[in-house]
Amino acid sequence: MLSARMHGDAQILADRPPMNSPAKTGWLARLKQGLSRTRVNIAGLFSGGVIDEALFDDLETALIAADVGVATTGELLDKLRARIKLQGLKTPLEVRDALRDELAALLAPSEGALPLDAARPFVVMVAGVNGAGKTTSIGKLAHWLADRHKTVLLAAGDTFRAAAREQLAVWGQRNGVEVIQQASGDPAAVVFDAVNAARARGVDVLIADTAGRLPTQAHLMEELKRIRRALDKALPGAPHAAILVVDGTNGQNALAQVRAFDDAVGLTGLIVTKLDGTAKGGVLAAIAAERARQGKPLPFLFIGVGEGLADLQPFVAREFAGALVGSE
Ligand SMILES: Nc1nc2c(ncn2[C@@H]2O[C@H](COP(=O)(O)OP(=O)(O)OP(=O)(O)O)[C@@H](O)[C@H]2O)c(=O)[nH]1
Ligand SMILES: [Mg+2]
Repeated sequence: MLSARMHGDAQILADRPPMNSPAKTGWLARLKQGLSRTRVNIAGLFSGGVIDEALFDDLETALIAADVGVATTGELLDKLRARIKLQGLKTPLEVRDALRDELAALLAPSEGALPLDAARPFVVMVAGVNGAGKTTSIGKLAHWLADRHKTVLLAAGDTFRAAAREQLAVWGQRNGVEVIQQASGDPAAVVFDAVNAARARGVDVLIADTAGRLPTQAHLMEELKRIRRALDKALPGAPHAAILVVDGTNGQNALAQVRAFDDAVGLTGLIVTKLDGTAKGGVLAAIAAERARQGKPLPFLFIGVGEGLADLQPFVAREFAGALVGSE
């Protein structure tokens, strides 16, 4: 294990880098770069001098094109109109800032942290479709936790391919973290053993990787439920977090993934990856709005902005909204 143990640091949110630290500036720049297509489209609409119906029409088109979805776009624009009236906004730039504020308000309930002090070991199960970025995010999460003086154990619950075990083992080596794996093909047995190992070693956090699967593959979704049950059997109450990793470039399909994986394992949080690439970003607003309508907000625990160890960062609603509409 890399780090000395330090308990009681419940305020993980307070551990975010200070606003203007170089690390912070770097990843925010990458997020902005990734979302630049959406931002250029939206910000461009506010370069004219007037606020008229044509502006609202164009804004509607741009938000839908950015994967915000028709219903959520309608709700957002209704709120924007109300805010413009209430605050007597006159200039396009004021309206752009108001749009950022509405987006930030919509996304704010999706800010959240892992309640790491709720259990020890705190058991995290990670799921998602093929190639979403599960294993990479687990590697980055292990690094993030080690930075916060948490001891970590990884479980190679993706038993489909030997390469998957090896990939996790590489991330383990990079972080100086042990990986529990088996040559056998039963992921439920692997995670069961890993929980016992985590208890025996007294680690703070166990993170279980799983194989990628599509919501349409019913037998694989059943297997995911079985993995979940095995964790609970090994340690009643586990997993303490069930995280879905979604590829930010999947657009509106991410909504369907959230619904299906939530039905299968009861999600407690989301990691959205590849926001440094060609992601349009609006689907986060669509997910936040859908969960708000259902009265069960889903924390976007982290966002991935690259393939490096430090490229996983807590989600901050206002920053994300600013990066999306081009308003600081
Ligand atoms: N640019 C970028 N690439 C990422 C990010 N996260 C993951 N990737 C890349 O996405 C690819 C798939 O990542 P994995 O972590 O292997 O995905 P997975 O979900 O574990 O895939 P399976 O186990 O095969 O289902 C790799 O090439 C990663 O380097 C990210 O935030 N940004
Ligand atoms: Mg993987």
